[in-house]
Amino acid sequence: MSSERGTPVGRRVVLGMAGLGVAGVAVGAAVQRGVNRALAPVKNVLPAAGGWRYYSVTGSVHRRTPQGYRLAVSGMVDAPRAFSMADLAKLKQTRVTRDFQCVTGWRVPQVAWGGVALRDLLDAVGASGDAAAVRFKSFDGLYTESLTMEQARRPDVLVATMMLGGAVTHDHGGPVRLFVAPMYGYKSLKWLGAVEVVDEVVAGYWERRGYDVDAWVGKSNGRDDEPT
Ligand SMILES: Nc1nc2c(c(=O)[nH]1)N[C@H]1C(S)=C(S)[C@@H](COP(=O)(O)O)O[C@H]1N2
Ligand SMILES: [Mo]
Repeated sequence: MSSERGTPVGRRVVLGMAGLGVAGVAVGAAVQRGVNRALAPVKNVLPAAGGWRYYSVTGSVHRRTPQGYRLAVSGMVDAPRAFSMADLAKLKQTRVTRDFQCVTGWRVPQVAWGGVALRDLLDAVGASGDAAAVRFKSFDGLYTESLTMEQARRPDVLVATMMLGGAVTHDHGGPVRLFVAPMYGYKSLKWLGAVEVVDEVVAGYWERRGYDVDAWVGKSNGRDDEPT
C-alpha cells in the first residue's frame, strides 16, 4: 500500500479490495501492481511526438500490413464477416476531431480521426437487437475491451483507419484501432483484430486491474470532480 501514492485510480482499487476480505489480498496486491505499472512509465510506454505516449501491454506487436489485414466481426449478427481495408473503405466514412485523454493525465488536444463509425459496421453485419454489448480483441493477443450496445452506437465511436491526416501508424495501433471519443484512452483499443457482438459487457484488460468499465472522461476513475 505504501506504493499507492493516493492516485484516484489507486484509491478506487483499494476501496474495492476492502470488500474482498483476506482471500482478496493477494489478488488485490497484484491488481495494485498492475495499476502502478499503468501510472508509472515503464518499458512499454514510450514518449512520442506531439504529446503522445505509445502504450502497449505487450513487449512487441506483430505488424499487420494494410493488404493482409482482416477485421473479424462475429457473434450475435446475421452475417459474420472478415473485413479487409478495402471493405472498410467501402462503408460510410466518418470523421471525428476530439481530445485524446489518458486516465493517467496526458492529453493530446483536437486529434483528427477518420474511419467507420462502429454503428455503421454493426449495421453492415446485422447486429442483433437482443445484443447488449460489443467486445473487442487486439491482435497483440492480450488487450481486450468492451462497450455496452448503447455506447457502441454513439456517433463518436470509430473503427479508425485514419489519424492525424494519414494512416494509423503501427505504434498508434494501426492499421485499424478503436477511437472511443467520450472515454479515457484505455477504451481506444489498438491493433483491432476482432469485434464480437455479445449479450453482456466483459471487463477489459485494465478494467480487471482496477479501472472503471464505464470510462467517461471526467466522470469515472475517481475523476468526478474534474471539469471535462
Ligand atoms: N492493444 C492495446 N491498446 C491500447 C493500449 C494497450 O496497451 N494495448 N493502451 C491504451 C491506453 S491506456 C491508451 S491511453 C491508449 C494510448 O494510445 P497511443 O499508444 O496511440 O498513444 O491506447 C489504449 N489502447
Ligand atoms: Mo491510458
